[in-house]
Amino acid sequence: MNIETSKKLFEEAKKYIPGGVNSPVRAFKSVGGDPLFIKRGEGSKFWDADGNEFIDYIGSWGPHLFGHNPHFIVDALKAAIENGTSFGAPTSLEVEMAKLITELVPSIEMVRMVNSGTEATMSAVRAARGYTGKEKFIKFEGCYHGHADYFLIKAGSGALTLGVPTSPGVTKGNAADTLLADYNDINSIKKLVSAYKNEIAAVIIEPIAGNMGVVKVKDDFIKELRSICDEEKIVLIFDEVMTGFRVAAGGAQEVLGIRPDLSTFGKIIGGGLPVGAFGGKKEIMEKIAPSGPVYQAGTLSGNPLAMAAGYAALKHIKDNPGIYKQLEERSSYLEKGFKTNLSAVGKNYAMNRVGSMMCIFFTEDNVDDFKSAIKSDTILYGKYFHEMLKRGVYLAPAQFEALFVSTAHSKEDLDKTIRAHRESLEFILK
Ligand code: HOZ
Repeated sequence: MNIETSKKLFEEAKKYIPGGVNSPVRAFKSVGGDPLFIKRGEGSKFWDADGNEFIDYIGSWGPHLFGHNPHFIVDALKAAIENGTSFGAPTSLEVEMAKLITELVPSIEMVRMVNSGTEATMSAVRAARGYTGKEKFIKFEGCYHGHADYFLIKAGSGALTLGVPTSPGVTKGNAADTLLADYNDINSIKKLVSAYKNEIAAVIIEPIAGNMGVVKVKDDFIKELRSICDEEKIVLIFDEVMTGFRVAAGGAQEVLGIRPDLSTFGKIIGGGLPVGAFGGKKEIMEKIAPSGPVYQAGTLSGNPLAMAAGYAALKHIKDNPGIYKQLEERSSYLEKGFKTNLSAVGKNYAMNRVGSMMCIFFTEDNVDDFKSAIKSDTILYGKYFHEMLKRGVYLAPAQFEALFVSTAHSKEDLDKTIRAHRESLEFILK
């Protein structure tokens, strides 16, 4: 595969951008080699700067539920841009967007738009603190909630992959109010709740984690977590930045049948533009400025381009409820193909899937928490990644991420991917 243009661009980029990229995971550091610079995307595929074609299973890390450049999002953007890019004043589309979100996700009574998942999670924790008057919060080892200081403690995603789950630059003071629990382990929650009685404002969780690979919460665990939060007056925050509108129109909370107090969103909510949102119970959200004292603001929040793209995406979801069945069929077809390949090569590697999010771990043990996730052989993942890439399949360039299937992935794409998977496994295991 000729990647000369990408190589040149990367060398140039490293002179001006830290590590040559604007977000660490995409630098390929954990899988080795040089990152590909992408030029164009259409449907299930994208093309790099050297013209190589790939079936893309990142979809911009989740937002492209309908593949790259669906016409209804492009048309909405073209229409919106004619009227201006940003006003820093309210527009009617923000009202439409908020209404649509509350319709699709029943736990959301009020919502505030922001510009990224990080902004959404940090604002949700602030709202919980302001509402409860308490300062500490619990996060889970291996969950990633963006890069606000107090989340970068035993975090997943790029922080984990690059070996800095707890980042330099996070002060002791900032870390002091972050309490760490073990995913799917209710005793770790009980211990913290009794040790810090009346001090915990919130528990934030990825109800289907996508940042230590894909790991789903157990039903009993999440039910008990909900009850403990109710008893102790702790705000339960679901970080649905990845799962929102992806695993179901109502997100992971619909799949699990659990109603959080607050939720955070990103990705699909912006139809591929930089957007986030947080929302939930009215009594909590009314504490947000200007209706309440908890300050939160942003010049580009709710900007017309992002709202136009996001609204088009959510409206498409509302009008086409059948897409989740389609996604399920395609994803289970892929999963079945991968599993058949694994048994053909005599390996029982763990595979986790929830709807159109899935992950292969290079360990034969079950993966249901952070400790089991990190048993995966990341060197082998790197080799697998490059073999898939050579065969025209673009996966996450790091083990502790998810593979995303879109409605644009055709049977032909899936079959090609399954063949590539078989050949790649055979190659790396020989
Ligand atoms: N935080 C993303 C993975 N969970 C990676 C974002 C990017 O590199 O674009």
